Amino acid sequence: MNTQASSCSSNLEIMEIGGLSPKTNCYGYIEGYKSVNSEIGLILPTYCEAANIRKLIEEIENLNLNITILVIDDSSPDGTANIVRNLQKKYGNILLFTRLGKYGLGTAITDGFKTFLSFKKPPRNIITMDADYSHNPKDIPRLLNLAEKGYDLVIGSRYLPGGKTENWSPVRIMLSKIANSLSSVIIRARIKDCTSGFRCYSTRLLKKIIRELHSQTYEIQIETVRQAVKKGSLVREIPITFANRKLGKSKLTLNEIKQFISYILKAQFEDFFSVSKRVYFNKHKPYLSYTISQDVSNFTIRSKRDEINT
Ligand SMILES: Nc1nc2c(ncn2[C@@H]2O[C@H](COP(=O)(O)OP(=O)(O)OP(=O)(O)O)[C@@H](O)[C@H]2O)c(=O)[nH]1
Ligand SMILES: [Mg+2]
Repeated sequence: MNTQASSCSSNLEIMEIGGLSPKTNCYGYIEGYKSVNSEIGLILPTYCEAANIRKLIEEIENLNLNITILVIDDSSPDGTANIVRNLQKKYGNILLFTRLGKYGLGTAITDGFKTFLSFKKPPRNIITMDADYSHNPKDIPRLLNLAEKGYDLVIGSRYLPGGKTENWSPVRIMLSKIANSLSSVIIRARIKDCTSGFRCYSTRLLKKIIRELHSQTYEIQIETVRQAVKKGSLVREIPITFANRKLGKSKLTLNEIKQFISYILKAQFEDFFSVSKRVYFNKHKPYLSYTISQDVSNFTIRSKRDEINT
């Protein structure tokens, strides 16, 4: 049961990031109750999802799970954050991470992972889902069910028998199929839907791969699966129905497609030259190592993400 969802209308705390006040020129800030602490973390990346976010969060709350919802909003001009702030007054288990620019889906998801991993007691499982209602909240317990059985990564798959996409244009279907075919070249595992954003990760897996995640945009979905497979993690898919968004606009642009293709090429290149890469990077170790704490469970997000995390 959700012990944190309570009607608490005051005392929302602003958590400072990297010691900077939210009013200064920093990377972002988190609002919510510092004491949130649950078995499940859920990351909702948002950019202009004002039309969808309230209904989605209320449906997730109605599942009555022991869950902390972390919205990562890139200062959406449509007021998405204010809707989340209002929901925070009703539910005590919502955190709002406002980033001060549109930094991309990939960094939103990794910032979400890092936020949860920085908790004194991180959740056991972390779910990611789109905030545009394409993913059905009722599927969350199905993902969790397999995660509880020991799977490190459970993917909601549109392309397994029983899964489907609804109301997607032929062009979107084609783009998705091409993206999945390209992904299979670098992933080399029998996964039908590598680009699905509806997933459940074990914290155990995220601790192992967090330092390998550098995606800016949609290629994060491939990067995470690739790293999970490389670490020999248990990956499983379950069929889902993906419904095309009814409200709001898609954020998938040519830039995201370019970044995706560039990641596939880079990964292919890295795998091909992995031996020489290892030798090269060992020689240049200081540039590779993280300046943040070596203990993943202990770091804080700082003001300038890329300087610190890469
Ligand atoms: N924080 C953040 N969220 C983003 C960004 N880009 C996309 N998102 C969110 O990521 C999720 C997926 O984006 P969508 O635009 O729905 O992408 P898509 O599902 O491929 O495209 P659709 O056809 O519109 O469904 C949504 O919840 C978006 O609001 C971004 O730059 N920053
Ligand atoms: Mg979408």
